Amino acid sequence: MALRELKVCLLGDTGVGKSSIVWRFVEDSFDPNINPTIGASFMTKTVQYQNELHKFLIWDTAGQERFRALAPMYYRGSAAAIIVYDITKEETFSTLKNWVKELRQHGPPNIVVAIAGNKCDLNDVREVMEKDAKDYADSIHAVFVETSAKNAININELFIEISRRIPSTDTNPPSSSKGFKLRRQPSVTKPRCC
Ligand SMILES: Nc1nc2c(ncn2[C@@H]2O[C@H](COP(=O)(O)OP(=O)(O)OP(=O)(O)O)[C@@H](O)[C@H]2O)c(=O)[nH]1
Ligand SMILES: [Mg+2]
Repeated sequence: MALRELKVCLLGDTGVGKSSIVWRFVEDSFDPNINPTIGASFMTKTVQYQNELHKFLIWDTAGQERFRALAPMYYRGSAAAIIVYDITKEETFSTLKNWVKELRQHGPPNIVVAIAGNKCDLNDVREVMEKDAKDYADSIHAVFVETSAKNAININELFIEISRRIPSTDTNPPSSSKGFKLRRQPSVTKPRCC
């Protein structure tokens, strides 16, 4: 079975839950007392997708402002970027839009963009409506899911959607597949709703 290495970076404001999403995906655990990331951290996880193995090389960046300038090192060469916001904090959604602009200007062409509205377990104190975020994601052809790292909602689905968006090697021989195409495809498994 073919093994593909897919570099993925996570971007977004401090405290939105980027590291918690990665922990849930890689270790299937959640730490309510997790520390803010310093610089960036790196983890990998290999999953089967159709007839391929996808080894995700995950760069989890630090959202604190003082680390902002490091981000290009991590999104450069990435097949996909997961931009995370916190559904209970409107301002984190504005930060997300700035990341989308930055990726458009300086990111790799055809990078797959995935938007994760995290902390959907806190629906009672929601500030960002799911429909607004979904409409925005559709307008930029991005993957969209609401997630909860805490309750393990839509975390695997997020990465499956990324695998789905990255063209398979069968249909795109290496000679013709420089970079990654951003395509919209119908979903097979529907991400769960919070
Ligand atoms: N209720 C709830 N809390 C969450 C969830 N995900 C993360 N948190 C909490 O949110 C806080 C911040 O989580 P982190 O994963 O450290 O956030 P981060 O985006 O990595 O932050 P930086 O590393 O500073 O950029 C922690 O207290 C987490 O326990 C979630 O899905 N639901
Ligand atoms: Mg972190």
